[in-house]
Amino acid sequence: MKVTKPLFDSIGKFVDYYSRFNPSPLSIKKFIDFGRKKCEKTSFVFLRKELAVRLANIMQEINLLPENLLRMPSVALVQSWYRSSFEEILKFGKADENEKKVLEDFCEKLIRIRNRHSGVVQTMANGVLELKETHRVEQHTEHSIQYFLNRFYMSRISIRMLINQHALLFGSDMPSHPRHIGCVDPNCDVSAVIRDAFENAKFLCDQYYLASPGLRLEQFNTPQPGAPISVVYVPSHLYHILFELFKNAMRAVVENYPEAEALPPINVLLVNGNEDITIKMSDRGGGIKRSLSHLLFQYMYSTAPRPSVSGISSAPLAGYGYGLPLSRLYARYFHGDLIVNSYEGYGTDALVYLKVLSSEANELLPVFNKTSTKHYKAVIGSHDWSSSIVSPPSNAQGKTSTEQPVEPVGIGN
Ligand code: W6P
Repeated sequence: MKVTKPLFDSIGKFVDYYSRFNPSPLSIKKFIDFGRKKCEKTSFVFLRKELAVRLANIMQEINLLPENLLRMPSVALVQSWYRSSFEEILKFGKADENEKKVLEDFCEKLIRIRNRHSGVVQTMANGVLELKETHRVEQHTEHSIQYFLNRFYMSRISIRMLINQHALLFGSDMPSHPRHIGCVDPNCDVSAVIRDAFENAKFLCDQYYLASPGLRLEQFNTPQPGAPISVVYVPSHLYHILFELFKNAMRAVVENYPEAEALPPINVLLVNGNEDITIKMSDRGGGIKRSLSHLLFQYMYSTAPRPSVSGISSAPLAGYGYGLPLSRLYARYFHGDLIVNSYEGYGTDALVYLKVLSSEANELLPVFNKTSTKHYKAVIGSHDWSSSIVSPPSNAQGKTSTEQPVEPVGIGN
């Protein structure tokens, strides 16, 4: 019946085959060591398998999405991009790595694949909107989508990292700094990235609100007191995270003090420890209610309704969008984290953790298997805690009234 069926059948067995392999996570140190050796043949042989494995693993999860989401045109489009890219990678399966032409073609192909997938986040978000506009989304479906998008975007981050690394090391792309090994900076100056992200968020904030809070940065390098704090990391990832956090913090501060001439600054604490680098960004933007804090990282709530046709494009600092959940994925990708703590009536702390040791900073990758499959099939949220909703009294929660214990009588009187 479906037009895509014959195509799916022809590559389906290959998806099935490659999805049985687990992805091989690399540490930042491996990226650096590998990048210094600069062996294009080794990279080619590794990537043609590893990219096929990572693509196949996530393609299997796409297949498990709720049927009504899979039918949305945007999701079908994303799925078709993955099929094309997977097929293109497979074509190099029998190619001879000793032929210069093969290596050149591979490099070009990777860049084409990267470009094909540049709109995946937006297109997937549109798919979720299409679903919301046409269906009532049940809680179970919402849970599956949240679970999927975290894994899907993490997979995408990792695949783009592999492609970028190969393209920067062996293609005509130039690294943004001679010190960089591909997109990794072996000496990434954390406070420089903090200031850069601050300045660019400030520019947007000034433009939109005609005011912006200042920055106070304090640092403690505990192992080497007084020395600048640097880390082996992907500066663009750290920038992405911090820029997002600064935008949120600035918006909160400016909107919390509409008439103030002197806005309370954003305080950033940067600490280097033995295991973790911690960046704590504190704003006095009034905070958010604890009852709403779980929404910060939810894709389904942050997906704003689409702008009207006549629409002026949305404000640069408006809405949380996918910014926070994606930033947390970037932090987690190399086993760091992003945590937001809010104090309603005062302000918010956002904490970014990074691994100090590049040998411990391994990629965190979704693995397709029975356990992941269960998350799409299981019925979650049986009511095994009392509800916070006080009224009306009910015998919901799957029990019949006869199963409700009868209140004992005659105690204490
Ligand atoms: C807020 C909400 C938020 C999210 C993330 C980072 C900072 C802030 N400030 O009020």
